[in-house]
Amino acid sequence: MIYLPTKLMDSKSGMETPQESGVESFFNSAPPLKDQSGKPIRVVCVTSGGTTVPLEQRCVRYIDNFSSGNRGAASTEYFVKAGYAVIFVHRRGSCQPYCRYLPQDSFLDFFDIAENSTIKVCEPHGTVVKGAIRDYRKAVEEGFLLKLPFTTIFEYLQILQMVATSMRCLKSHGMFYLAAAVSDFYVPWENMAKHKIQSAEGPLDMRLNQVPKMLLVLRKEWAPAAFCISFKLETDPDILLQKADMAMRKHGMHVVVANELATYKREVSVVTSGEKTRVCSHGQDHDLEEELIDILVARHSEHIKKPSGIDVNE
Ligand code: PAZ
Repeated sequence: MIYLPTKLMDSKSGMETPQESGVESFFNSAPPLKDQSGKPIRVVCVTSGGTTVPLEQRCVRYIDNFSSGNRGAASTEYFVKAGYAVIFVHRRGSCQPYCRYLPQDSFLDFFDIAENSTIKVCEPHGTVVKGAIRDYRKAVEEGFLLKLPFTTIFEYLQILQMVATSMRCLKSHGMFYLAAAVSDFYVPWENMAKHKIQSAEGPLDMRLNQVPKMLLVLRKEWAPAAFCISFKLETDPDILLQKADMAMRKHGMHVVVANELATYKREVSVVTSGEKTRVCSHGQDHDLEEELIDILVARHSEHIKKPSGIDVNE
């Protein structure tokens, strides 16, 4: 048996605390993880799609949130292009990176039967599909894309916590890009009907609890040195920027991307303390995410250069 000097032990449990044993200082002073070329690895957790709120434990009915997952999928492609490894936390069945060009409701229109009876992709889609297959395979095989699916608010927040605490060791090289549409209200599991709610019992009277605000916990506890971007969607343009500003201060976000329901595909505002930048799409075939990710990558580089990324109380 090894006896530790008493000064290195927690007085109640007799166990060493991380500060006393040097564990904390070891990790704080360790050099950042590097890729094969010797460059520090940057990792971004992109969340995408809407969370559901189940109304029954054996769920038949649920409340859903508006989001196709297109923004998260497009942004993931541009982050990979910029050299980031992406953890893509997405709603099951939502839009996926490198598949955005594929038609969802007329999938078979993309294909034809060739003379030798094999299946071919119809032109002009062939070039796009070939490019997408190549980029997707490269991203996955070289370790730049990890996909983690969720459906419910319970799954989403547990996965986010797991990913965030795992990314803590990346310090300021980690980034969170929280584009998912996350439920504000939920039914606690223990209050939920176990089986399908019966309509014969009359009108449904149900109380929803507020989902605890997790963004500040992410910033303060789960990954305090990471660079954090959240999104704010509103339907009333008069309150959008004010709400984005408030979200930034209240949750300690470095950036809030504000968008309005009527125009969110064409225009967003990048809100930081003291600055607002509009980013617009230049036409139907142009992704505004291209410029948005450029701006965020530049901001992240500035964040990394700061002596300490931990500025939650600034
Ligand atoms: O997924 P999508 O491309 O259809 O929509 C993107 C979005 C509007 C959900 C996203 O830009 C966003 O604002 N997410 C946060 C929503 C919220 O305020 O909860």
